[in-house]
Amino acid sequence: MTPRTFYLTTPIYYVNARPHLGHASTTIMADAMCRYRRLRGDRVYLLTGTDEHGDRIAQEAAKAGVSPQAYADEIAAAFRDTWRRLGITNDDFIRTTEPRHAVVVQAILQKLHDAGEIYFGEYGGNYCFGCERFYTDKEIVDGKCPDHQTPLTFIKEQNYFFRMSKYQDWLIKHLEEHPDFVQPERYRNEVLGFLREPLQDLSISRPRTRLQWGIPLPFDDQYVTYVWFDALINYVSAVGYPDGPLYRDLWAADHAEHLIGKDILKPHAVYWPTMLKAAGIPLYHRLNVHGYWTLGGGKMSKSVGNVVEAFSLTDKYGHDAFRYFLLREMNFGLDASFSEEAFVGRLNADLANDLGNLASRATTMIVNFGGGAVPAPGPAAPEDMAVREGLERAVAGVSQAMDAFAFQRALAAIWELIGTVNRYVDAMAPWALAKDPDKRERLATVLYTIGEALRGLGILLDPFLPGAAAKIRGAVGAPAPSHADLGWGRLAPGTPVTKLPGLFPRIDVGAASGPAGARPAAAAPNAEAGLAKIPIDEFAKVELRVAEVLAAEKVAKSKKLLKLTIKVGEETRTLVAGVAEHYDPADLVGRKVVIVANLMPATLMGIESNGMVLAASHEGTVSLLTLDKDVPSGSRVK
Ligand code: ME8
Repeated sequence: MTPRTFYLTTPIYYVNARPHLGHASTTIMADAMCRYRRLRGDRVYLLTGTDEHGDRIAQEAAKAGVSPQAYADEIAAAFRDTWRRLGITNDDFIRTTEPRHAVVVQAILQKLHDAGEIYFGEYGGNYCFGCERFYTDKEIVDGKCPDHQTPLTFIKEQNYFFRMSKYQDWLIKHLEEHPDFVQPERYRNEVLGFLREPLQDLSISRPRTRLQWGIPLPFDDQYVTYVWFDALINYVSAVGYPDGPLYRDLWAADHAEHLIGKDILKPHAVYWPTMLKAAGIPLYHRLNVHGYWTLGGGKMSKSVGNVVEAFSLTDKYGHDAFRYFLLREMNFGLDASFSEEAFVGRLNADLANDLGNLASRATTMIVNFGGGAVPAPGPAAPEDMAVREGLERAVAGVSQAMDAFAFQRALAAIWELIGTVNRYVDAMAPWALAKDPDKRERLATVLYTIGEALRGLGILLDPFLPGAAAKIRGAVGAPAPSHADLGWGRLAPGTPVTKLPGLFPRIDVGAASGPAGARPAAAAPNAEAGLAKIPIDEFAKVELRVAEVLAAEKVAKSKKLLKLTIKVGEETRTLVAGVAEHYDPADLVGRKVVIVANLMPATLMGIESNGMVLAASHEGTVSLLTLDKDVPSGSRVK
């Protein structure tokens, strides 16, 4: 794959609120995407930052009794610290109060003014102070702002206007000719929908008499710049517009992509491209739009405190798990619902069970049966090839999904592979091969295959679970991850392996909402036990009951089978058991045994069997499970 350049931006977040789940989710998506592109060998640049001007910041600062700058400094620092804590790999962090940004905003304003793209005029309309924009009559819902549900204020004032309306036809044409300009498609359609109505000119100033907290217009110091006109320009000011080398390589060379939530589609898909076009600046390459997280079924509004609470779960359950949930649970472009229950469910099922158990049993088996190191493999059997193909399929699946920002699909492709490897371990049963000196080469091949699959997972998982992926690579002696190392067979025989128990401790569901939710995993899984650990609720699906044997007889033409008539509570049923070589039918009558009562019926030698008798077996000895105290037939066993 030829390396490509990739410049990705997140929205710059308003400093009127502390970082919350919504901000974290966009920034985590951006980070996962950039880590992925770096793995592929691409040149990557990730930008995030804070949007610090405007009415609402001035209002919050006034409430807090501090200057807007002091207020912005504090919250911007909170964003920066949060991203550091979450391991976000941004290359820069831009603040709109920095001089490097203000000079670019003023230069672009001046350029547009000189070119006649900005004029002075009067406008009266319904204004939302929360959104800092005017609403048209069509957009107003019950006389209120559709976003904030607060009453609007009629404002009539003289302002500067950007001739946005003149770019309407051009923008429609651009969207039609570049189907990928806004993705997923539903948002492209939404933008084309806006553009079916006449596009208004955009008021790009606020009079100083009303608002001081903004960048002064270079051609009229009685006005400051409208916050959106200021904020959007961060994407080019941060990389040194108009002649910095980063601007040239990243923006002007058409490598820029934005990632935003659906709430700010219009400024990004309408204001921004028309501003760029009017200023003679190349457009961005693609706008990627995700849906909204909702909490408890309702819309997660920006002003609701529970988004902050939801975000606190990242410290409670760990950054990797939180990141995984956000990426796995949201279908890119659609809304998703966030709950602690769903989070813990995913953590237990996908992370503790599927991935954590695989990492634990795979490394434990290589250490125990391979003498602490990866053995040299013998010839590959079809089952081994299937694992290799599983890895190749996962690599292709991730690549395809990530091209469309479909994180959930990328993770589903990786979990397919985890399932394949878990089933391979169960089927190959290395613990059984280890007992047979004749199967030494086969054992070596199986252990190598497991180790190689785990190494592949340590690379593939890196963008999504950076902490866990590093631990996995560490356990199989793999260095820094790169897609170039995904080729099968790069795991060198003789590489020392260390056991990796408890990668993701299971969360006790009962305690999940209490303060001490997380608890460490129980003992490290035993490689001899073989099968993957299952959560208790999976075990609870198996209905075990005490049954009394009423009659028993040999099945004609079968050496192994006995036909039993049993009583389970009030019910009598027929069951076929493979114990004829170990029990005389007469000895069984009157005994109480344990059966699986909810097994789907199976027909054996023409007899329908409804259930299964439990028995232990060891080296040819078969022993039925019986009870050491008497309880009535039908009693539940668990
Ligand atoms: O709009 N679900 O800043 P902002 C998902 N400063 N994502 C969410 C979310 C939710 N419930 N809530 C917020 C601004 N977000 C402007 C941007 S860019 C030039 C200026 C995320 O602090 C999502 O990315 O209100 C959304 O677009 C962004 O936070 C809005 O952040």
